[in-house]
Amino acid sequence: ELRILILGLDGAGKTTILYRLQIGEVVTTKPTIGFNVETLSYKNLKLNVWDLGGLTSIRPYWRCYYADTAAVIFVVDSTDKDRMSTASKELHLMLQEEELQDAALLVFANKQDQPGALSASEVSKELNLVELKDRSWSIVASSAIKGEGITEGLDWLIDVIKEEQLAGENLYFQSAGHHHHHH
Ligand code: G3D
Ligand code: MG
Repeated sequence: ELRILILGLDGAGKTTILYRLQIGEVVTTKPTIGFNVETLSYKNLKLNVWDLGGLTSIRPYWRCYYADTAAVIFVVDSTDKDRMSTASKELHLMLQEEELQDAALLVFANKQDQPGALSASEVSKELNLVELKDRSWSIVASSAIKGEGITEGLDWLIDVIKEEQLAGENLYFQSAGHHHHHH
């Protein structure tokens, strides 16, 4: 099972993206610790959605969801200039988590249909994405409302996850003394 976390400040468009995917049933649960978790299961893919920001007291409980996370999708409201620095801080805090060190990162610069939206490269700058070391990441301009950019972003992510899994297998085969070729 592959786990993908979809994170971002409230109002960024996470829930809208989840419904856009239309690949499975969205289930909303409210664990006793007091935050909503939306889950979409599709084949061996499990998407967990959370709102970041605030509620620092429950942060330790998030760890329950980190294990085996192959990727993080971070959704940004590109029109919300006032909260760009908050979004940046939350993203970098999250990526410091030990369990997320190997997770690929896809950022959606969302709400591109809105006038005044920052471009993907402007959002990238605001989020200090160039600071990310040793991590596969990409930023994609999207409009969850119009359904633009979503599949493009996910295609990139799935490709990266597959590549990293293959690289891991190759390491395994090498260390086991096997020869493993693929074209
Ligand atoms: P969240 O789950 O990250 O908190 P939501 O965010 O998916 O609930 O979206 C918050 C609001 O932004 C919703 O509007 C939603 O329709 C809108 N939204 C999401 N994505 C886009 C987008 O790409 N473009 C535009 N213009 N709006 C978007 P409401 O009015 O329901 O609060
Ligand atoms: Mg939501």
